[in-house]
Amino acid sequence: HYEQQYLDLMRQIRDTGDERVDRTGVGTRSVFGAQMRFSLRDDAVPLLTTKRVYWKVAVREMLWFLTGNTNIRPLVEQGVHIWTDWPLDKYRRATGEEIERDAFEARIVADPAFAEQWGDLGPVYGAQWVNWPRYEAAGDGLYRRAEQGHNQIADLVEAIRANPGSRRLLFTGWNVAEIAGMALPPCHMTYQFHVSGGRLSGLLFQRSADLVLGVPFNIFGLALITRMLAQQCDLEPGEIVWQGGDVHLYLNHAALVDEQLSRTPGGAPKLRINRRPDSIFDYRIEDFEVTDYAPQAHIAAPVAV
Ligand code: DHF
Ligand code: TMP
Repeated sequence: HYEQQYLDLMRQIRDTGDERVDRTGVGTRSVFGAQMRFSLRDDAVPLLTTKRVYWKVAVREMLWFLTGNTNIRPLVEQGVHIWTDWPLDKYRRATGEEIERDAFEARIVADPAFAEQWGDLGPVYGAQWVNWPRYEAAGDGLYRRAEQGHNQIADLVEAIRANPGSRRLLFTGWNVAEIAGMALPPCHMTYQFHVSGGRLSGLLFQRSADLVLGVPFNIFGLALITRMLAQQCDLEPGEIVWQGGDVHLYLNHAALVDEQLSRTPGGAPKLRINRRPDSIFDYRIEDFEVTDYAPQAHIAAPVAV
């Protein structure tokens, strides 16, 4: 089963990973350097079956990236909570107010000015993907930021169509000049694509990987963007390759890891895209459907902020 790679990596880190102090203070076990490969043929999608993964949340997140928006407000409005903890943490530290997460989210939705001030994550994923800052000469050796930045995604679609043999089909969120302003520097940082025999494959380099919480979303996200790009470029989907740098298990997930490793994967979920939008930027949540997905129970895990 395709999921065995994930479970094997999880077991390897649990049993042999080196324990280290991490930024969050929670502590992790980690290995450095790992790879997993999954087929996308015949609509196959590598959703984990040993626990329920909320794939629609991952789709909404991906569509949000593609809008270039970096504020949590449109996510929270859709009931997506996965990015709330970082602005919330910043707000609590700045104000000393012991506001609950629900109350913070309610304010983000109700009050646009509050959302603008406190809901932004800085120039993360979307900002770099579709609006990487571009500078133009303003005379006297000065440069000013151009109105419209580089749209790496639009350029990628064009490049795949025009030059499928290229080895430069990639986009990245790792904008060195802007990292200081980001709530978190990009984890899933560089995506590369490859065309062979009429099939599009995708590869992700993820510098830091929370195997329990982030990676199930990141693998699905890689499959999703590869499928969308393939559709837009009239190619069939090939496979995806996930590459991790620091791949870790948080120490406070230990019991949940044991629970997940006691389960057996099963089934072959399929991802269907029910419409061909005019561009990579015109997909909607209703366009995506997952069938044959009968996972075991969700495993709730605390996120290290
Ligand atoms: N920090 C850490 N420590 N780990 C992460 O995985 C992580 N991921 C981020 C931002 N910072 C992070 C963005 N992606 C969840 C999933 C992905 C994600 C953030 C959070 C998460 O909490 N997933 C839960 C609940 C999902 C839900 O309620 O919708 C899950 O069980 O999948
Ligand atoms: P770091 O910036 O100190 O590496 O912390 C980021 C944490 O978030 C780390 O545990 C990896 C995790 N993460 C993912 O695994 N996937 C994601 O998509 C994101 C945003 C974060």
